[in-house]
Amino acid sequence: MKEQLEKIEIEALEQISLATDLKHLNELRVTYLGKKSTIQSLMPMMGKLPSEERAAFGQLINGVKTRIMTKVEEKQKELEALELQRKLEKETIDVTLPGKDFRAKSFHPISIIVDEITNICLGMGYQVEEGPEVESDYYNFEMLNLPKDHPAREMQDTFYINENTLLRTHTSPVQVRTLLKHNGVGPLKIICPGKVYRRDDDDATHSHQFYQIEGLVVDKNVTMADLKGTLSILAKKMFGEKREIKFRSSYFPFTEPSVEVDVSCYACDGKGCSICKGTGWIEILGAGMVHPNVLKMSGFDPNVYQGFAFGIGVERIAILRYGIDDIRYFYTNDLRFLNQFSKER
Ligand code: 2NL
Repeated sequence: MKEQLEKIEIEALEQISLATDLKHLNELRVTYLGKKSTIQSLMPMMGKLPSEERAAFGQLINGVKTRIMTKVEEKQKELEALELQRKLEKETIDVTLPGKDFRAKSFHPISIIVDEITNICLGMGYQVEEGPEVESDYYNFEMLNLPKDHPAREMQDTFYINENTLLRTHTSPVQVRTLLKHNGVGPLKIICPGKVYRRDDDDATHSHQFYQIEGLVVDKNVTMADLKGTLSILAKKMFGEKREIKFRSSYFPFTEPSVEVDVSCYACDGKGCSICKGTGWIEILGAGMVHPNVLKMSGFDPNVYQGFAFGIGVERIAILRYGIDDIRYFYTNDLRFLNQFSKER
């Protein structure tokens, strides 16, 4: 029996040392120490031994069990460490590898122009205001001196959502909202960039949605000279220091007087070329002195306050700047077009 136990111990220790994973090790533990193991089956034999041999046998069998158990525990720790090591290796992330480059490689040309104009105006002390694209007839038209049935409403064919709700046809309602917040107290110097909508048949030069940036200054002693000085700076920063501007008289319901503004041609320095159609001048925006009715309706006393306003069509500027010949390129998301506008501005 002693030899049998020694044989079992040697075999068990060897098998355990060869175990390759925790599942295998557990099977070996059950085989050698479990209820149905040979060692366990030898236990009842103890009672049959003479009492002087019983103690020695007990010590022997317990020694064997303890040594096997210790070996199992040692091996278990070793295999657990090994398994953790394997797992760590398998799940290692090489943080030095370059990641996926998800940054925009180019900006949309409209965004580039909006940012550029915004930054120029921020430099002149303007604040940026934004507002809803779904507007009330009241803010979009009535408050801008365009009462219902006014013929000038025809200048802006409109998408109506219901009788009193529409897609804004310009960003002017944002300016009205801002004027109202000031409770008749100036000064106020803002630009409103954003998307606007007009019912139109889309072609190379027309789109039913486009971007606009409107500017508004309201203060005491504001004159048309301030408007011209401001737009002159804007034109020079956008099209070059040599550029000049000129005003042509025009009509907008919300300004009086109203002007259309031309910049001297950047392609020919005003001599006349195909870009300026031989005139030396290119139209870039519309502007004027804020109509007294608009000031009054928004809570400002036109005898105390004056204002000037201008409206820039962003697509038009982008088309001039980049020599684009069809407005639809801006909205069709063709990467061959979009990737040409580099991040470096
Ligand atoms: C254009 C002309 C213009 C304005 C927009 C404006 C706004 C207020 C009061 C008075 Cl709150 N005027 N905006 C004034 C003149 C022209 O836009 O051709 N835009 C593309």
